[in-house]
Amino acid sequence: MLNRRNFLTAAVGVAAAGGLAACAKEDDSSSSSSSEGGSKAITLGFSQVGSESGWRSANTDSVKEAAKEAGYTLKFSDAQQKQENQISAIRSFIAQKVDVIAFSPVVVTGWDAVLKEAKAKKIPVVLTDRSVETSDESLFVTLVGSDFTDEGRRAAKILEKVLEKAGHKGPVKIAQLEGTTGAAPAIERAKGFKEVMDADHKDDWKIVVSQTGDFTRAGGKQVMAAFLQSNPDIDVLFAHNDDMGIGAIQAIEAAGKKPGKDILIVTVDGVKDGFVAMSEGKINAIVECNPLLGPQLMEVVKKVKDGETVERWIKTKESDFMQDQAKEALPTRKY
Ligand code: GZL
Repeated sequence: MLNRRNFLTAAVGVAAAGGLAACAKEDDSSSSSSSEGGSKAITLGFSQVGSESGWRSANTDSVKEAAKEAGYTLKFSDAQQKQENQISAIRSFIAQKVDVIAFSPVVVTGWDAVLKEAKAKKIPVVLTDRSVETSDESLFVTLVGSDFTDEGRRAAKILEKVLEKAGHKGPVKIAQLEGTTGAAPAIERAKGFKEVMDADHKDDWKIVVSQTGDFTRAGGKQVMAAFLQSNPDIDVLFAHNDDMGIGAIQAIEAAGKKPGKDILIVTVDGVKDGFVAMSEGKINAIVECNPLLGPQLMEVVKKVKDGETVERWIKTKESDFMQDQAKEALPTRKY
């Protein structure tokens, strides 16, 4: 997994390579219509993970709105959370000679071959939301997205506040609902949370059960029901996204327990339904992961096409929310 240092040290070299690729691409003829200023409109190929969560829907809306605003021709593909569909979409974008390819990789591995095909055709690739594992840093120019490891750390730190507020004393039994197996947010949120646990809570916190709910409500509900069968004395649920947390709430209530009281819940994302659950006292804290990446993405796409150097990792700004902030924040939530 590329970390922030890798990203930044490789910034100039790779971006220049990407830029050169973009310049070279400019020489090819493009079928897209013209935009203001007489230059040809940018044609962007975008492969989206799927529509598995409220976060993803907001992310898709942001990308589509921002592309329209920028006057780009957007070729959009929904992979239904299947890597093979993303690879096919990227191959189709290459065949259509788009100016830039952007995608959110559903999992971190298995991309080198198709990204080498894009490189061979001098089409620059921009990662958005999730990163990939690759030894060849020239295969993509930049990542526009969050630091998921930091989100995991922030989840553990805000859980400290939640436990204190709830007056919890003694050992803490934690259930973890993981995101999609092999996905960067799942790997890195778990890693960040464990970092804080190992450093500050070796003696009192324990993850007693951990399993993927695939970032969906149905997955969260089904797996939480199984957790409660095998571990009826869970104190805390850490869910890698709001949607799995919302699904888990249904299972917790079906088991006759009070979410947010009998089982304290910390989730990640900050979608509207997560804030509603928090305002109802069912989620205790949310670590925000901003899906509104569209404007930043379109800005980077233009720079990459124009051969400008861009940072290797363009991080999104986000905050954290305790339950008592939910009601006030809800009216201004944008997703
Ligand atoms: C995070 C994103 C994750 C969200 C989930 O940037 O990749 O995928 O946390 C979504 O809600 O399904």
